[in-house]
Amino acid sequence: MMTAQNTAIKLLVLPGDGIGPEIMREVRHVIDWLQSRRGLTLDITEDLVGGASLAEYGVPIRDEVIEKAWAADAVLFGSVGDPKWAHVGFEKRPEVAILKLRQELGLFANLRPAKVFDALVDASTLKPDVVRGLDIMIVRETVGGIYFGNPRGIETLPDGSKRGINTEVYTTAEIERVARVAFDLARKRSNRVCSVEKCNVMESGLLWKEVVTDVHAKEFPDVELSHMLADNCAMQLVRNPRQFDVIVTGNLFGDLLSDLASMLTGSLGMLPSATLGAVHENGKFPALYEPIHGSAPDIAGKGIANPIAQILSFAMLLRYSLNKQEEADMIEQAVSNVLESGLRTADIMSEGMARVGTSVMGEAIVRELDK
Ligand code: GGG
Repeated sequence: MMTAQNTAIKLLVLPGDGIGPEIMREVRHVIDWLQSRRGLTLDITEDLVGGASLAEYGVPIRDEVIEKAWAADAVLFGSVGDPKWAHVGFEKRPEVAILKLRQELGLFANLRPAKVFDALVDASTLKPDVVRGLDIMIVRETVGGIYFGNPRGIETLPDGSKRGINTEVYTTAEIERVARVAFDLARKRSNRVCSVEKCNVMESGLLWKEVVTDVHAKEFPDVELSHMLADNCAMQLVRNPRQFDVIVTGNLFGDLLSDLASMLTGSLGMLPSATLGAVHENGKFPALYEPIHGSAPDIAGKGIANPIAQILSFAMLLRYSLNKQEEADMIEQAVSNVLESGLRTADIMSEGMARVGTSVMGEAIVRELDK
């Protein structure tokens, strides 16, 4: 999974829309610190995606940006989405930028860790005792399923009314590769995988369960495997989340369940992610890192967004793409210490804590790194 680096590491930074640029600014301070204090040499290129690219170039992402992503050692992505473009056809929506990047780079495994910081047990929507120590890894498949299956589209029926169509498609190979990522991860954690689908009503779910069972029996018999229907999983995440270690699931269910899980950690603003592809024969390992939250246009430009998910996404980049475990640990510890000190952005605010904005939170994390 890792690339060895002797020369300057090429990083493509794509802040995107809404709160994307303002939280990315805080990551840039963390990067500056690493460059000056830890001798890390990063060759950073920044470009436009999403609504920002639509405004400048008329497309959500240019081919040139995809090429830059291929040339980079890793991509750090912000968020895309802007209500200004809600009226345009699907192929021109800002969100196409992230979907296209995942597809073009073959980024099929989206790792979404839902970990509760001790200082935030009171910010969770569940009782502190239910979430203390919670550490779940949701592995969401990201280049297949209902997001990409055909047929799709909106068609007009003979009576003039319309029909919207999306199709859930999964092949054996697509399920196998994401299942392997989940089992591999489980071996480094608590050795348990829960595979989630809707095999009681969906053909693709039936195949999903069959293939995961097969991969498990042939390659990972030492890992404990369970199966759960997606609706039950949503309920169990709220009832008893600590029963889970690694959850592996399809594109849509993974999207929904990880948003749900984020609230167990206190806020959508806390969850980072890594989306990984396959290692190529030439050693190339495509990977993109982004917070699971979107562009939050309602709070964009107000300086109140939580930069932690974006900063933790960069820590995942250090861990998975650059094999900089110590630096990744330092960033995660700095976030933990700042939360312990009582600083809170609005989304994780609770009684008796000190409410701060985006830049104060970012500066506090860098100050903590300096200690
Ligand atoms: N940082 C995540 C982001 O920008 N999300 C916007 C979005 O629409 N994502 C689609 C998806 O994650 O499937």
